[in-house]
Amino acid sequence: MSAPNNIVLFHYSYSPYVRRVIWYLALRAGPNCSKIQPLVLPRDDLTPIGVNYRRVSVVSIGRDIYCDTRLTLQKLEERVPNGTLGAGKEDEKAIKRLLEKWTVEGPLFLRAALLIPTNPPAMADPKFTKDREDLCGRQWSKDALERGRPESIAYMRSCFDLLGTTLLADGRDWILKTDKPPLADIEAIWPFDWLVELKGSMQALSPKNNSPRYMHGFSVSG
Ligand SMILES: N[C@@H](CCC(=O)N[C@@H](CS)C(=O)NCC(=O)O)C(=O)O
Repeated sequence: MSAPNNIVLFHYSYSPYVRRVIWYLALRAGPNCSKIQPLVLPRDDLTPIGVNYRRVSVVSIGRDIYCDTRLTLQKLEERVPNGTLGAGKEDEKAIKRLLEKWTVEGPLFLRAALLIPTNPPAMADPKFTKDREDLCGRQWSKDALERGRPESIAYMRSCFDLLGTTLLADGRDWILKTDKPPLADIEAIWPFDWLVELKGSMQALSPKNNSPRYMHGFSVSG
């Protein structure tokens, strides 16, 4: 199936990064073609088009292929006709860039990723855990994840608080006080939104009785 705008998104729906591109496309590019990929390698749709990059998302626009959501969003800004979602004023551009750096490049995403719940079936699949161990170069077991969870929850909680007590403290709808969500909003909230949707992510098991301890003030259900 091809989309009228020639955009094809290769991804899997659990990916936090992918929501950056999905939201952008929804806000600006209209319907596109989505090719769902397996959670683990090999990804047989990508090899034939010459992509050896191991991460998702990958986006093709016609014959051009973009890996990494930062480049993809930049190219979509340039290539999708009729406007952009980018900030206008210099200080707004700076906020957008800082938010991108904070969420994409820093420890924030790594901490969020360590909060993946350990009960979904994939976590019991040795193919999945081996694949993630190969990718990260460290143990990806239920025990290892649960041991690190309280520290990651505390870290993410401080990040939720940072946004809630600064840029979003006055109850504005969008980060730059715009009428509609610009790119800065996508940069700001994708890992947070992913965690809020991920049932059980912000919940640590008490070492004593294995009962859940809730570690943050947001309405994430366990
Ligand atoms: N910097 C990359 C990071 C992408 C990334 O790490 N994606 C994760 C999924 S959220 C991934 O592909 N993990 C390995 C895999 O699924 O094979 C980007 O912005 O696109």
